[in-house]
Amino acid sequence: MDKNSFEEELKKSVEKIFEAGYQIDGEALNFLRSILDSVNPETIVKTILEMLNKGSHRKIFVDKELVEEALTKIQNVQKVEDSSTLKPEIMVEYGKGVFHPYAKEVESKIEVLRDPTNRIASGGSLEDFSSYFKDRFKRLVKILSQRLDVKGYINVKDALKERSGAKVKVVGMVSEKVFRGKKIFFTIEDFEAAAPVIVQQTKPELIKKAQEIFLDQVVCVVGFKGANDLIIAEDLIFPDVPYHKPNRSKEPLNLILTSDFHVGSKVFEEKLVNRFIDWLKGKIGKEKDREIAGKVKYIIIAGDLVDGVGLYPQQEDELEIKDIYKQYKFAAKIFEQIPDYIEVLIIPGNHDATRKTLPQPAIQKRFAEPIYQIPNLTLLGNPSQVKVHGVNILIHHGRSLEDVLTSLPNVNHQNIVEAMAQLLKVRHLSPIYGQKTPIAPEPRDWMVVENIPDIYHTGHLHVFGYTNYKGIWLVNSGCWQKQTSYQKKMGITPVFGVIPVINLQTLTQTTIDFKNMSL
Ligand code: D5M
Ligand code: ZN
Ligand code: FE
Repeated sequence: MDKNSFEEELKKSVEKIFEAGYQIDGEALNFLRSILDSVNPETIVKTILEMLNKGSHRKIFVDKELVEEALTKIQNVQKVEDSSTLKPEIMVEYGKGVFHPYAKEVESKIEVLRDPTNRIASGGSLEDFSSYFKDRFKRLVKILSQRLDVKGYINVKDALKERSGAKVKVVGMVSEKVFRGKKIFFTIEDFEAAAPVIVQQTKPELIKKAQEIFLDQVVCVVGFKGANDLIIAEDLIFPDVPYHKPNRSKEPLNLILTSDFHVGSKVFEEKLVNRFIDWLKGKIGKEKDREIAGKVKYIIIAGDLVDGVGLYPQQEDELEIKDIYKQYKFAAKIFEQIPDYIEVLIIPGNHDATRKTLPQPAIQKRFAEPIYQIPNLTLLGNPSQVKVHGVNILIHHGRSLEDVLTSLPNVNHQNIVEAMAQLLKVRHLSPIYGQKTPIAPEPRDWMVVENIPDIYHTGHLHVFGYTNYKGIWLVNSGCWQKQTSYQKKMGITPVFGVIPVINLQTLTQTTIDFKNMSL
């Protein structure tokens, strides 16, 4: 579309909003202008008006937030569109048993943006912890202070000097949080000073936000000074991500996100993994499924390749292969069958043979020699960030999601992508220190989300979920392991044998369930 027809479309859209009795502010208008090449103007206006008419938004003005929300709503519908709507520009011959995968003809394009593997330096002394937290603070304040609504903030020491009743806007790290009755108290500090903050029950929206605050996250408190150094909060501002327009590939290639194979476990689903590989080879599936397989250029594995050894009491009873070397050898036998034109990127999980503290370097070569021998496999650390065919992907095993589950009241295994979104809101992959997720005191905090990804991928929880958060596609990939006795005790029902396939050109997702695939 040229510039004039863009303006024409925009004018028509805005007129519809006016006709319905609403107004639109400048920021929202600019935002609408910026997204008109990626969304049908009629659809977005219709969605905005529906949201306004439903009464869930008591607004007269259409603001940017509302346009963003409408866009997310539309994208969530679009993303799970059936793959048959994709343009069939591929060159796979079907129906005659011939399989000429399009992806084989396209050269891979991988750029590793961030990998902690050879950059690990932590010693573990008290000073190391102090410099780790200082680095975390510096990086998160930098992100937070780029927000317009945080402009003009002061540090905690200066806030403490203000007189009682004065307005304050202060940035710091949260170090304590308690509920007293219906009120929430927390401490905000910045290495120079600390101040208590109160969130009063008279503001339910604010209480909800305060409930979501993680210990050790960085936040901006807007409020006023009370007596005895107390800050009375009126608003809490998280770093968050701005609405993001994702990058796309020029070629119609597919990316598979998966994790948690747990090779070596008695309940490893070897049969389904073999089916997955047969599908990649074009051996099984209906024509439509084979067409998708032929476009697969990348597979990302977000950790727990093997079940490991000695991770919990009585693990040995649940192991088919009790030797870690043999587990990786067996895994290599499986993965070497993946067609060689497909690039496989692997990060470690808590079951893999590398250190358990974050950031984790790649799975160690001395334990996994046969894996390192496979030319199309690349081993990276946890977390890592890569670009494949121009699309930016943040990969993280996701153990900290367990900590998010215990600290947020409304998040559970069924809506785990909400927990992923919450990590993006605080711009940190493992904000809470000292719970389940061990963190090493590296001089640099590798878990700060500085570079905004197009796709954010985690595993670990063995459930399958996906959503769109402000233009970023979030996926928690399932697993290849049936329910373990531990999971049974905990009431966790794993989702195995299911993969999300993402078309890197359209950023739409198709889900393939190997349990139901026709052979
Ligand atoms: O974890 C797979 C799933 O099982 C994930 O939901 C966490 C849960 N799990 C496994 N072991 C434990 C322990 N020891 N405590 C709490 N939750 C657990 P994975 O790391 O892939 O085995
Ligand atoms: Zn796992
Ligand atoms: Fe795990």
